[in-house]
Amino acid sequence: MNEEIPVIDFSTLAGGAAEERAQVIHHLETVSHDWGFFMVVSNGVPKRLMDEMLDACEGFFNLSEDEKQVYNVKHVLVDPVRFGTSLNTSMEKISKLCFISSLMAAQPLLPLFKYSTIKEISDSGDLSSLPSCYSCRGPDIDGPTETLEEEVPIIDFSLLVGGTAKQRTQVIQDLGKACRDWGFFMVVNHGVPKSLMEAMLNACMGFFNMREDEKQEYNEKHVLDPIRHGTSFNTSVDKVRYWRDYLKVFVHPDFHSPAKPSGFREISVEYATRTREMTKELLKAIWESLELKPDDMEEALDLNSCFQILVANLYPPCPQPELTLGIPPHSDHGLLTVLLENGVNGLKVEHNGKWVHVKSLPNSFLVNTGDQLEIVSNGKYKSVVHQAEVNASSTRMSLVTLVGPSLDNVVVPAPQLVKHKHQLAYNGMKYRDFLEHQQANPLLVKSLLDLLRLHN
Ligand SMILES: O=C(O)CCC(=O)C(=O)O
Repeated sequence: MNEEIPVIDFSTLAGGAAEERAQVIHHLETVSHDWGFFMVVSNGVPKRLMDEMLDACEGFFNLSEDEKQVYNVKHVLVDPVRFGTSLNTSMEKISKLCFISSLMAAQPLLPLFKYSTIKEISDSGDLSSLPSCYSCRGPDIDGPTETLEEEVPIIDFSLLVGGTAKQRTQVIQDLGKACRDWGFFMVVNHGVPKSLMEAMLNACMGFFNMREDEKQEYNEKHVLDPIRHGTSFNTSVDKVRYWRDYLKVFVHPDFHSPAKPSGFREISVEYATRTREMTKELLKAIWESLELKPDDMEEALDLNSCFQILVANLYPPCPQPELTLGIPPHSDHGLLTVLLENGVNGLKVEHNGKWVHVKSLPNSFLVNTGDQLEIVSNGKYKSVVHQAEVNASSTRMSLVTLVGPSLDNVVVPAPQLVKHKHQLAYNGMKYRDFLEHQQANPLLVKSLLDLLRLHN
């Protein structure tokens, strides 16, 4: 249809005689009702300014991708400057990216438009090969080329909390050595009931098994939202996709829980409490292993208000697992991370420049050091780099509970470990800012720690 769009003369509205103005107002009323659309002429905005504004915007789009990246797909309400593509890539279905990359890779068109999660794709059986957007392996990302089968250090928690003074001292020394040499250890005899560990794994599986529309309420929120469900790492910034769905729930200092599945809240409150207490005991011992006074720990880290998050990672069977990863090499942002697996292995930790394939003992927790521990220990205990691999035949689930200092804490190296000014190895940073930065950017190996490190 060829119709003339209504025209409003702004100069008459702003500067015309009363009668002319009344006419324009009446016209505005009619076009708003009939069209909801009109053109404004004689608007008083100089043509020069309009042209300059268009040129300035074009200039922005013509910047290099690196220069624009700083504004890439931020939070829709919080961030005052946002640059991105499409409408909001984090809310759009997963498969659009795959669709584009299938076209680019000249793969047969995959019927994936309808899927939002890896679980949905995997359950559908539609895939015989991996869409190229998940193909993330290569020298840039893989890190060490060699993989070893080595025994990781084992810590008997019962001797730390219930053993003789001599046994406790020995465990503290073992913990110090494990943190220094590995950044990783397995905890046995921890006292968390096996039934609770199983119930927590089942509750998380119950969440992932809910209908997609039931989970959607938590989809792709801002990284500091207390309950988040999603896929990959952070789809609004990921350059490639990872073969993983996740649920992230903040459980301390304020406890949160998804409303469903039933029982999730009760089980997770108990699981979070038991694992938090265990982690705090481990931290106390690690603190002592640095020859620091236990009393100083509270002041340095404010653990009464510690931040704790539960993360459930789901890695469904993958058609070509050798081409992708569940999570790429990274270190964790907190002090200590405690990981429980559903009996399917897939975790690799970096040790002495090689990957070590971790095989967890039944009923044990896998514990690793995080970035805040590296900072507060002034680099004596480095956060360990690790990654999650996927497999072709079984669904792997890992349940992570990570404890960090209070979110308001500015974490700095413990002054007792910095005898001379030149020994100071890191700048401090508020933990909330650290967490937000790490979660809102592509997951890269220790990239934020590298910024805070004072000597390279
Ligand atoms: O699933 C795993 O084994 C690793 C999980 C992990 O690295 C994470 O959640 O940050």
